[in-house]
Amino acid sequence: MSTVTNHVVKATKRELLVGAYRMVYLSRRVDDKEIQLKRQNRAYFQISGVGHETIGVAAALHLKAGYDWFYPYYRDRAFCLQLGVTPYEMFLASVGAQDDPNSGGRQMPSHWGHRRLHIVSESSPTGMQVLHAVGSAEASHYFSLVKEAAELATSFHSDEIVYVSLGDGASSEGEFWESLNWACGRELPVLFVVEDNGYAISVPVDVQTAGGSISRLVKGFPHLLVLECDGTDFPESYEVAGKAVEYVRQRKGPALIHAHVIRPYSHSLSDDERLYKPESLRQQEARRDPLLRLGNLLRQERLASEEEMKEMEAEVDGEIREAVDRALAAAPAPPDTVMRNLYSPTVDPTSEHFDQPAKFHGEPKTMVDMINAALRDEMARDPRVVVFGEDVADCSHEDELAKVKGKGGVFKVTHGLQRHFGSARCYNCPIAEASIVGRAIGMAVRGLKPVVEIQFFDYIWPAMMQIRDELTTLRWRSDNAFSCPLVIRVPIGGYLAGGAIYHSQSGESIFAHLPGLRVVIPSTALDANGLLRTAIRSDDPVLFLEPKHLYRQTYNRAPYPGRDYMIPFGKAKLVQEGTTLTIVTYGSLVHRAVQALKPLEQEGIQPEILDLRSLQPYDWELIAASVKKTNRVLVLHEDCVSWGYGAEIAARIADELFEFLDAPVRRLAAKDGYIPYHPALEDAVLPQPAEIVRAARALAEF
Ligand SMILES: Cc1ncc(C[n+]2csc(CCOP(=O)(O)OP(=O)(O)O)c2C)c(N)n1
Repeated sequence: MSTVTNHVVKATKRELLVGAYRMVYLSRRVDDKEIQLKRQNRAYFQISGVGHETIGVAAALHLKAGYDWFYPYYRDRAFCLQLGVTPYEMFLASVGAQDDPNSGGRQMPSHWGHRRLHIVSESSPTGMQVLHAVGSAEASHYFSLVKEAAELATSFHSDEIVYVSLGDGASSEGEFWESLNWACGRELPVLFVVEDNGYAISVPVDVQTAGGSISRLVKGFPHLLVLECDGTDFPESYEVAGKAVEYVRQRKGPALIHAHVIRPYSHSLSDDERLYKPESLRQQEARRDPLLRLGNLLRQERLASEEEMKEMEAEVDGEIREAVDRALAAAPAPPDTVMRNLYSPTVDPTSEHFDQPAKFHGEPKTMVDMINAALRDEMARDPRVVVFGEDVADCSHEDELAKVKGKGGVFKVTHGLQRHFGSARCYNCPIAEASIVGRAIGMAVRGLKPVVEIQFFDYIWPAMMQIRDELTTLRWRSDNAFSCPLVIRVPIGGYLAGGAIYHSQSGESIFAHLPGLRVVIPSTALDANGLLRTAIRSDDPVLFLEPKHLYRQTYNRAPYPGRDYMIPFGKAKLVQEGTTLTIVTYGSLVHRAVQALKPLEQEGIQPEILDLRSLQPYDWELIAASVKKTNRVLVLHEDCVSWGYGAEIAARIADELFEFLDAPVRRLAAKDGYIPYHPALEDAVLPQPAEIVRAARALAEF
């Protein structure tokens, strides 16, 4: 034992060590019991916290449940027990009961979540949680800067901190490095605990981490307190955790504890570590068993008699028996609730509440100006609205702001927001899209309303894990204990000439496919203004796609409609009435279709043109009414044709409106390739006026 440890042992009260032993023992026995339940087919998955108990208990003892915020890893059973999660609640998760506070039977056990204690629902993708934790700490920072927002926060304390833990393997994820970069740059109050058990399933840490030591690698990060400890040694862990928590609480910066632990029960019940870990190493690790070590310490220091320990263990065993019996008798989650809480149960963005009329004044403005106007209105209305992304600020260095005109986005959509609302509310961040979305999730959980920008749709992919596995799932997976309503604004699409493969792609169907997400795409300045306001005021995550080809077109300008103008989601616009065929379209192709089809009037062909505006939800009622009237339909979009957005619309029309059709449902969309650089090549890929005319005429004549 180190001198550090000895110092703590002397300073530690008997109650502390005895209490810690009890908690480690309790955690161990909950794991053992859950393993038994799994073997009896009464639980369906098991991953244990065995070997990680000591560092968990030690860290939790320095933290405040329901005051600080927690993003624990799946090995953090002991940590969660120490914070206040009960064994009964854990067993409710094991059996997938309705009252499981983590998820109501939706997630695997050990995916911790507890609203009252501030344990934010954990997902399975390793390492994603670090960005949420940093976002949560960023919210703390925001509340300390923007007092009006703090007054509206459900919970904020000026010295609160955010705890996040991860494994040695998870520290290989780019998200971990993105999170450190931002947390250290902004000196955010985050405590990272890397619980290093030497393996990520079967991959040893020297393969996972260059040089084999994460603490050595991160020492260059500014303001980061880096501490290393034997996480199976309670006094040492307790002291190190105390130092780290104090450092973060005092707002000196983030801290990282590198805790060396063991994982004697293999990765999960589906794994057998003897397949890849030599017996000698297993035996060496067994000597560091936290339960054994803490028990020995109590005996050595004569802090508890053998009899007292037996009594304590018997008491815990009884508590566990009782908790399991109750959990096994608990009602399972009812199957008819599985679709509950994909979206906000209280705020319906398709409702009349979001249908607010325009009160026009002023000269017509472009889509860029109208999006900017909506952002200004919403930032003025609600101090919790915060804008960040790449290049969105006017000038990162505030002291230089007065000397320059200001950038405000590569398309100038956010121009002037920083100057008007201050650098706390509109700021630039690194080129790290996962970080932008992941941190926004953490901030939204804390009650802020981030409106972030992904600079081009083509670069949304680093954020895909955050969008697909975190943003869209949080409300559902926690059965509404947590949610993260926010807006991701994304310039999208082609018809630019010169945008090429990495500045002109579409791909909206990929996002429309994600339950839990709203996807909108305006085609006019007015719609952009009204839909963005709805997006910001709604209670769901919204992907707000801005066809950049339309940003500055004069034909779609409109006067400012007033600061409460809103368009509900799921309401298409009847752009042009007709009787011959229905064109279902959106985005840049709305105007192009109108223009292209004008000459057909002379032939007696009168197309009805619908602008969907909102892709998820979409206006089936209007589509159906129109198809019933015209009996012919062309679905038209800019994204690739195969597995594109039109495929779903066409399939549903074929399925539900078959008897009304006088012709096959047709699609016209981009070829299944990429957008090329040369304008003539781009034209060859994207739908062109002549093709729209041909398709409409063929349908009319069918
Ligand atoms: C992003 C992602 N990739 C892969 C997996 C599958 N997986 C689950 S746990 C795990 C190992 C994690 O190792 P580590 O972070 O060291 O934690 P440990 O299990 O050792 O405590 C892997 C690869 C996952 N859940 N998420």
